[in-house]
Amino acid sequence: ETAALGLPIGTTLDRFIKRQQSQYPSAVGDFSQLLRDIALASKIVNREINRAGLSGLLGTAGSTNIQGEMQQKLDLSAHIRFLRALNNGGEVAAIVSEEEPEIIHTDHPDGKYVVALDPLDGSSNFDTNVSVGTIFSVYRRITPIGTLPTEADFLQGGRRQVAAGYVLYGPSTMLVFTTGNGVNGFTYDPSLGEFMLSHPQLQCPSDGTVYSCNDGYLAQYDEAVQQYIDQCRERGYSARYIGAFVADFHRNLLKGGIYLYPGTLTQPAGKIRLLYEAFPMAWLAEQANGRAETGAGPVLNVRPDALHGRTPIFAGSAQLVADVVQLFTDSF
Ligand code: AHM
Ligand code: MG
Repeated sequence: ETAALGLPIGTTLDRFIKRQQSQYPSAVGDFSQLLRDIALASKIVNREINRAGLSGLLGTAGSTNIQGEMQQKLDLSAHIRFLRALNNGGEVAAIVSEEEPEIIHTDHPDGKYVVALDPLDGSSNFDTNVSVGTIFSVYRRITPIGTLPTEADFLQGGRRQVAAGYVLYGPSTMLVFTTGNGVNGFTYDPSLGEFMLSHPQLQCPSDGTVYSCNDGYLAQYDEAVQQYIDQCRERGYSARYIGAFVADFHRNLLKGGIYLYPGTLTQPAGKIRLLYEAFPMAWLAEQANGRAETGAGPVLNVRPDALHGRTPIFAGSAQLVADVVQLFTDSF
């Protein structure tokens, strides 16, 4: 099947969501509304990012201090935009965001869903006009509807996600997501203000020749990872590291490749957060025929024990991830 849900390229996100909902006769539309809310927030964030350079030019004048504040402003503004959109929709009872340590309760304890969110990932890229992203992950809550959600709703584990995806604010803005039936990509058409289906049923090439990691930390990586990087070099792979997980992941998803954020001496669990970075990306990878591993098993099998917990991650083309896993296995 080339077209997703039998819908052709150019189908609006809204029509796609409606078709998706019609597959579940008992669905009341909450989930559909939730996806629309995420799309709306990302359009608003997209607009702010598109203009950010103007305010940056006005405000910074080359001072690193103010650049720091500028980044915080955009991080925070994306955070607020998503909170507002999800709160207005009414289907989400609580949110966990990279930008706030505690669970954020919405005005809707009767909402069926909770959302974990990295509102603006790769924010160190802002001030140089390089791609950034939003990552989201949705769970159906396990606490009784009407009560306040608890950590248990967020710590169900990656295999319990009901939707996950990212928005890539790049040369084009794209929304890529899964609800467990493959991965579909939508490109934003700014003249219409709509996301249109552009990449139906995305499949990650099983092999590739691109590796993406922060080479500067090489000496801090596990022996197995160091061996793997050596292998990549011997094989003449290309190194590509944007420093924005969404952008690096997206390229590897389309072209084949592997993203690595291993543990380091200073951060043994690496940097990537489980709930709103690793889990959603791992599910997308698996849904697109790729893989995502920690070095000790699939990312999606990790039992989360904290809202902002971290995990090492190796994600992308199945064969490339298998090669790293093999080196880990050999080293045990
Ligand atoms: P952030 O959520 O604070 O932006 O951090 C996550 C980002 C990823 O997008 C990116 O892959 C990674 O951090 C880059 O980290 P490093 O600079 O250590 O290579
Ligand atoms: Mg992040």
